[in-house]
Amino acid sequence: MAVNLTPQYLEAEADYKKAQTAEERLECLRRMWTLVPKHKASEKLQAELKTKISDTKAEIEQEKKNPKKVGVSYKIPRQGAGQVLLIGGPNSGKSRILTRLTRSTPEVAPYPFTTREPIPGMMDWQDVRVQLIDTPPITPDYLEGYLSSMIRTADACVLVLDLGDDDGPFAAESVCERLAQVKTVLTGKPPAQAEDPSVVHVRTILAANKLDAEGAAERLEIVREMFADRFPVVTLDAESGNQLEGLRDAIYRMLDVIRVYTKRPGKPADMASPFTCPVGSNVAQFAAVVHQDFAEKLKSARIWGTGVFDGQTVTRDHVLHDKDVVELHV
Ligand SMILES: Nc1nc2c(ncn2[C@@H]2O[C@H](COP(=O)(O)OP(=O)(O)O)[C@@H](O)[C@H]2O)c(=O)[nH]1
Ligand SMILES: [Mg+2]
Repeated sequence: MAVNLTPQYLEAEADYKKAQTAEERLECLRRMWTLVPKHKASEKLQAELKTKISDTKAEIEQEKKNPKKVGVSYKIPRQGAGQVLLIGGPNSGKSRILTRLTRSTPEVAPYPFTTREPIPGMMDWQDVRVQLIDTPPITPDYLEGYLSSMIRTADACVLVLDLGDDDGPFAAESVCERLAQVKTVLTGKPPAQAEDPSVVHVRTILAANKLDAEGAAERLEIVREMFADRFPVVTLDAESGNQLEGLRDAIYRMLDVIRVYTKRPGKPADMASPFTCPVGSNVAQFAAVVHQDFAEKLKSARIWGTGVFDGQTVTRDHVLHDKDVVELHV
């Protein structure tokens, strides 16, 4: 006896064949089950559907237990005085800036989406080093999932803008808007306390790049109008390296850290590699940067530097200054 299947059933069956996920397949199978004629002639078909439904349910359970890894994730450990991300629209010169400020060699090319993964490098600033990370571009419809998490945990960002393109200012605005959608706000001055705790404010400077390009001066006017009240704006031409030092300086200063040198009793200070800690740190907080043990066992400290006489003994809550030399006593 033939099974007379309705057009609705056949439609559900066609959907089932096109379904891409187990959930979609299960939904189609359930529709097919309700639409299949329930009589003797369709018994075999009914049994098949039952089996398929229970198999698909099992498949979904299995997927829940072992989720497939989707997308990539990158976690670059913070190094040096701070971690700063170079972000921006395609072709703005992020990779070129990394090659100019560090020894890192990401690919630089005159077409978009050359950079597909984050690439770190270390930037020298006087006697300290800052970690810079080149990143893939951000556009209204392209934002790598891992990139927004990296931005949220970075110490700061440089938003790179292309002065060689009429769209440059708007591409940079799109980056701000796209990140705001994922509750990540780029700002020149993060608030002391965010109103909405799920929103992360990331300290950012705007680097208006390709100052050498034709029409750059006019576009810079637009850039200042659009962004000057939100970000400090620095200009440069990364290709030739013109005004590069201004950007280097702005990146370090944005981190808001001081350098502190350590000294062992009776020995000269180690002036080769300073520690860095946030502006306003006291002796106890600095000790924790050097080693957690020091923070706990610290009894006193002697200081050479600002606002103290040489070798003055100070307490744990004495606030340090840039270039102070500290001898920790435990
Ligand atoms: N004229 C000019 N071209 C630049 C400048 N900086 C980068 N470029 C060029 O712009 C293109 C894109 O640079 P790239 O660093 O790959 O951009 P990214 O996509 O942001 O990483 C390359 O052809 C670079 O040589 C600049 O300051 N002036
Ligand atoms: Mg690039």
